[in-house]
Amino acid sequence: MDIKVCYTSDDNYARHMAVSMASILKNASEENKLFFYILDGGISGETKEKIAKLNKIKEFYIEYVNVDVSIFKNFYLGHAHLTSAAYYRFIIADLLPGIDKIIYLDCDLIACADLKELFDTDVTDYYLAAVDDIGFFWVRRQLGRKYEEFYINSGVMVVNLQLWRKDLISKKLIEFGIEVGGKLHFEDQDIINAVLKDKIKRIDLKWNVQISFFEFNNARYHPLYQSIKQAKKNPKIIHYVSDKKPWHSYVPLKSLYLYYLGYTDFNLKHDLKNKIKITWQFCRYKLKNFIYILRYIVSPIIKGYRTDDKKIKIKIFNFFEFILCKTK
Ligand SMILES: [Mn+2]
Repeated sequence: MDIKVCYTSDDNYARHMAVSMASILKNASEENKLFFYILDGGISGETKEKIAKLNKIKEFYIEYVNVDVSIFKNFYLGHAHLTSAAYYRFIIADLLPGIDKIIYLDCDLIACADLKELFDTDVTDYYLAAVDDIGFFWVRRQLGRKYEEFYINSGVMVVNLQLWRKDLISKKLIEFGIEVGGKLHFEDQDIINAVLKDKIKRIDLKWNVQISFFEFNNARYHPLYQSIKQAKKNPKIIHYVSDKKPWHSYVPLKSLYLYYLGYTDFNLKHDLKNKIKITWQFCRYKLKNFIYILRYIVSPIIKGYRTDDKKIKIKIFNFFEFILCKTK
């Protein structure tokens, strides 16, 4: 069976895309053939040659589609790790006119399984299928959404390109993006959620296990805690969300990225300064998680003794968090 996958990348991110592609090829069943469509924001010939060599893992088809990058040059970019390439996904339906359905993937993720089951998701009556973004609940209140509403992470999407073309979705996304300007928190993701919200299918969290699932504080208090726990046990795709990426920082499951990097022609060298930084980040991460776990255990005990003094209790823990923030 054919599985069609789309990435968007510029030359900087292409090496990470290659690692992601390596993980897909390595985990693909023999009977499934991979078709990669790359929305190309300026990937060099040399990089493309290195990517082509991934066929030593498994044969695949690849097509680079040029993107008119000027369309998005005035779009809002609030996060340092993002470039306007994040917005290219808005126009995939127009750039891939011969294709009716595709899996759209960010470059910062690793597949741990064959993608056939994901590609088979029935999206006939939906614009796309995706999973909940579990970080930052409060973002949901922006752009007229309600707190309880389903808010997707746009890093993994099964997209119904046929319906996008029929309903002129690219145009709607771009127009909305221009209209809202800097009122966004998560760039492209906010726009996709706001414009397509009525026709998004929710799929299992295992298809986009965001690295924030591993942070105690993020997961334990989340309404989807039970599903998060399940997804962590059996992840199909790991997504390195946030500005800390495995190629320059400590993140949980960094080793998974390094493992698939080994299957590519790219490499990664950390200098001493970088190594020290990563070690510090590791300690800090563990300490932070420890404090959150401690807070979780201790909170009900303190509550039992001093029900009228919540503020003191909160202050003690906020103090630790404050210290951690300052040492970032
Ligand atoms: Mn991402």
